[in-house]
Amino acid sequence: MNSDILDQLKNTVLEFDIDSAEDIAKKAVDSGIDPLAAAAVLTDAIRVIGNKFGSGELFLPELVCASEVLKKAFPIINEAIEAKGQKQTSLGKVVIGTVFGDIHSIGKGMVATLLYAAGFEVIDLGINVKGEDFLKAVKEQNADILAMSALLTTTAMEQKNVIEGLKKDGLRDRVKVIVGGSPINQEFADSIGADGYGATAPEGVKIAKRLLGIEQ
Ligand code: B12
Repeated sequence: MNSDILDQLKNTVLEFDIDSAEDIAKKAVDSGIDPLAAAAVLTDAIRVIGNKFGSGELFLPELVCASEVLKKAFPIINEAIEAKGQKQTSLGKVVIGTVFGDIHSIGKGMVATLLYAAGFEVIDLGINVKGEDFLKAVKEQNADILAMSALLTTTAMEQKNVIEGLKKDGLRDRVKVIVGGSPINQEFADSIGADGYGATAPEGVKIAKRLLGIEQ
């Protein structure tokens, strides 16, 4: 019975079933299943999707739909985890967002999803994020990594402003900064003092792991 519900939950991600995600997550919680087991099947499922995306077997629309399923199911499972006072293990905490003045969300969302699938705790601040809000989140969440996305040449410099803000607030040594987005390249990332740059979301995950010493 319990394994049926866990299979159903896993399949919401694998089959991109956004409409059923909330109901099945609620059903799982109501059935008295360990919410950590429910979180684990969701995480396994998004890992499968993330790997298939990384190998070119799946494409952007599938990744976006799978992450929409997670957005529906996870708050319900997380609430149950918190209510039980349980804690999930994580590779590290990432604060992510698209910089101020920029409303492009798709690439940032992919990076957030794949980081999550890889086992990071991800706090997604969304789009058009003010520098002060990045700084506040890094400080309050004690983030290991700050990941910023910029899609416009006019907003790319905002990544630099945030890094300067980290320095000014004495936070720069506490957090690794990774940047990305179509106008960004390694040279630009180096010039603004970022710790890493990823041309793609899977590369972002590799760099995040490398910066935290999880992988070479
Ligand atoms: C979709 C889109 C929009 C949508 C965004 C919808 C949404 N919810 O995101 C809408 C219509 C809202 C939009 C608006 C605008 N857009 Co627009 N948009 C695009 C478009 C077509 C696709 C962007 C996209 O999602 N790509 C797919 C994702 C997957 O790719 P990606 O974001 O690059 O992310 C990948 C990597 O860069 C990397 N990555 C991204 N972020 C990060 C972060 C980290 C940490 C790491 C490691 C990696 C990483 O990983 C991702 C994939 O693996 C591009 C054109 C293009 N070909 O890129 C123009 C484009 C980005 N837009 C452009 C412009 C000019 C605008 C507008 C100013 C248009 C206008 N005059 O109003 C507004 C900007 C509004 C604003 N203030 O932000 C220009 C930017 C030009 C420039 N160099 O500055 C582009 C390049 C189009 C063009 N050729 O002119 N846009």
